[in-house]
Amino acid sequence: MKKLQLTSSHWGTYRVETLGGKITNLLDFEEDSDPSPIGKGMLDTQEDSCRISSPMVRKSWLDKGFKSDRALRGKDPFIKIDWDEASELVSNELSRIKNFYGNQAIYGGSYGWASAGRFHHAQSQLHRFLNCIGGYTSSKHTYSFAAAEAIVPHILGSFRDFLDTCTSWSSIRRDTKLFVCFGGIPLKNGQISQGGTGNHYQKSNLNKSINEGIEFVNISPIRSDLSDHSSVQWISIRPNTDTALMLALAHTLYSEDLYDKKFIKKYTTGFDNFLPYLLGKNDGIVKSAQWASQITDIDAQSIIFLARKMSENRTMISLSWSLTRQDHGEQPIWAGIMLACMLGQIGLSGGGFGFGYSATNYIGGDFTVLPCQSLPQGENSVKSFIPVARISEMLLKPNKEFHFNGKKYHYPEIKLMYWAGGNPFHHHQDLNRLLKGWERLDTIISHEWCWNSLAKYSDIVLPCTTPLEREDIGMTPRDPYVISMAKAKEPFENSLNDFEIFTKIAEKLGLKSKFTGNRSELEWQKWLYKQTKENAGSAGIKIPSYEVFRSKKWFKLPSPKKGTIMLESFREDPEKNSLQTPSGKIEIFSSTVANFCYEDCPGHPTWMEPVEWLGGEIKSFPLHLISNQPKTKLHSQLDHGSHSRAHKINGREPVKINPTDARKRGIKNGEIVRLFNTRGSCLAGAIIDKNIRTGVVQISTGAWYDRSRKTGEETMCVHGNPNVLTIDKGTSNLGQGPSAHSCLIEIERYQNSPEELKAFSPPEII
Ligand SMILES: Nc1nc2c(c(=O)[nH]1)N[C@H]1C(S)=C(S)[C@@H](COP(=O)(O)OP(=O)(O)OC[C@H]3O[C@@H](n4cnc5c(=O)[nH]c(N)nc54)[C@H](O)[C@@H]3O)O[C@H]1N2
Ligand SMILES: Nc1nc2c(c(=O)[nH]1)N[C@H]1C(S)=C(S)[C@@H](COP(=O)(O)OP(=O)(O)OC[C@H]3O[C@@H](n4cnc5c(=O)[nH]c(N)nc54)[C@H](O)[C@@H]3O)O[C@H]1N2
Ligand SMILES: [Mo]
Repeated sequence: MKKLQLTSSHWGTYRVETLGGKITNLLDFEEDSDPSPIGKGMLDTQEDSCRISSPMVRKSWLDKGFKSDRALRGKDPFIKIDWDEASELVSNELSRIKNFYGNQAIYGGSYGWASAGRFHHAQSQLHRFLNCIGGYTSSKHTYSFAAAEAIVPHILGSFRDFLDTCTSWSSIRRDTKLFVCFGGIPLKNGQISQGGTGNHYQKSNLNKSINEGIEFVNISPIRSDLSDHSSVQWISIRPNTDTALMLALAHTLYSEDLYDKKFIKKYTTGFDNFLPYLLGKNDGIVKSAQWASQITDIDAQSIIFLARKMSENRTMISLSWSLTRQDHGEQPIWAGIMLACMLGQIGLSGGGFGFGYSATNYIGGDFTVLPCQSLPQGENSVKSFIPVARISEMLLKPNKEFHFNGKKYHYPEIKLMYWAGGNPFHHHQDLNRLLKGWERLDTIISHEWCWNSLAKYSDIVLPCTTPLEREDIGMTPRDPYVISMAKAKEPFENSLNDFEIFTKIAEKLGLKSKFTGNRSELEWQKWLYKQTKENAGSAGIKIPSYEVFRSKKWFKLPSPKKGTIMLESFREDPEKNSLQTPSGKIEIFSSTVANFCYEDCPGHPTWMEPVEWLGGEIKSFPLHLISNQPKTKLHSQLDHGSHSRAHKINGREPVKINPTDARKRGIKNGEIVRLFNTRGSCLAGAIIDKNIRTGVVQISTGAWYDRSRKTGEETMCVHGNPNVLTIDKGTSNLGQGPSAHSCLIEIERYQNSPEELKAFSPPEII
């Protein structure tokens, strides 16, 4: 008998068709008006050759333990062992590290997106487990927008509060006249919503907004970052120069007396400290349209016209998250908020600014926020942490002092890394540098379900299940749908859920009941739901009983009566609803930040040259590389699925290049090319695209890292992972976020015959 069950993922909800315990199809969820094809990749990867069948240990580690030959990581064969031996090895190694070095020598940050599902959230499980054994060195902030997480609290009092309360599409469609999008609104990204979604609405909201006559301006080096509708204006900006453009827009508003003085006075502080900089009183540089034109490569008249138009219309400013993932990524966010302050429309329907209409489905959604309970993680007794993207720095420079958000800290010395639910070979910059740091580690343990680069570069690999192999609850505060996730099939071979794996290891350590809390998986899920129901009740939200939820399989929370307008209550009464900043107002100048005395993050929005950009001195690498989010997958997840693979060129990740740049280099469409700079190189398949700015090339993130096996070519990835090229530099001493989008490279036709791809082949297994 065919069965149709439900599952939830970061790319949406699906009906899973099974027959005799096997998954036969994945169908769109009937509530989803715009389902994502990314899900199709789940079908063909459940039982393919990339699945990890049993616990595995790298040969040299099994022979010599922590004294293994570390240079053999990624080359050594693996040896299959059973769960008893595996949990014994892991528990002994954790005890050894704990006793010799203390718990801070265990890095458990394990940044990453893992899978949807409230209980089987891999990091929550890992963190709970590591807290049970005495704690771990943790990480702060995200790769998505670390610079904003650090700076925005100084400007608005909080970042997360405003991220989750961006003005809703209903308000935009009613009142916005002009939508100025820094970083565009690329529909590829709206396929994703962290924690799952029942209905994708970004595309319909964007298209309706355009069709109903809202004027859109796409400020991006890539035209396809916004709809190709004829009414959309493309301002092709030189990458990493948005701050200069914003300053020039502000300068035009000021010099033409088009800014809202009342708003500035009533709702902001520090404009007077910022003004001398804008007018060039101290540095002799007026931040005029002419000045910015040189930096941004946008003609001055267009900047002036745009400023006028913004002041004449109800204007929404969208600040993409990508703006933060570049050198000085704090600045475009601060400058964007400052610009919105000068327009004086913050808190009005359809006006002001928002974070990341470009980024995920949920931004701009009208939904009731469900106060979802997460798995209690206990207390971490270790205080040491790193800003998440400083991982290689930590490994390579133990005990070194670093700055972060006004304080000084020291990097701990790490001996063991434990990964569950994140992939550093996907997310980190300058992978060749990461590999050097990797060699400093005694031991690397990971839970993975597929032989991706993280698994291949680990010492002990513990095979986990996929969401289709376990029951769970798909719920997040950012989506109105709550989904009962079914166990559609039995776990692949010897895979176990992360919870079961940690239970086994905890048992070896005599900590089983501490870790499990004496609850089974299903008892935990019931508890999470009941807690959520209780929290919801206190917030005046009614949800069905656990039993009714499980039998009905899903429900949708009613939409709130009123759409969201960011900072509406602050605008209504800035005294009663003051912000959590020192002044209670929006800080255009922050004396807190100024007092940190960071040269790379002064007290007000400031243009500073990025470390690598097209306006700089470096001439050997003349192309700016944008490595943005992939259309056909989520990060590295499902790169091995048919949907992602169908878009590769001779198996390599596509790189888009402008016809002029291609011609100069004799590159033809569909050819294999080599991208390189001093940090490394990768192969890719060329796509010639006039919608990319001259001097800019684009390659999506996500190709599974596949190091060349040729002597002398070790810094090359033969598949197309751009992170062999990107720079490993903190955005500033304040944010220390990743600067992936600041990267110069060169491209050439690849004359040799490209090496065989091993990205999707498992390692040798004994
Ligand atoms: N060059 C460049 N680099 C970037 C970016 C960029 O713009 N440019 N963007 C950055 C951003 S914004 C982000 S968020 C990061 C994303 O980086 P990550 O979140 O680390 O990337 P994912 O591929 O989603 O990694 C999730 C991992 O969890 C595993 N996994 C899934 N489900 C489970 C589970 O149930 N249990 C366990 N144990 N594991 C599971 C998957 O197999 C996968 O390996 O990348 C960053 N890196
Ligand atoms: N399909 C899919 N969607 C995703 C993800 C995924 O992996 N796949 N990942 C999700 C995650 S984790 C995140 S954090 C969000 C990220 O959301 P974003 O950060 O908004 O996404 P990106 O695609 O990296 O960047 C958006 C656009 O910014 C442009 N851009 C790059 N540099 C500059 C610049 O200097 N100036 C200007 N003006 N524009 C620039 C690029 O052309 C790019 O297409 O996306 C989410 N959505
Ligand atoms: Mo992200």
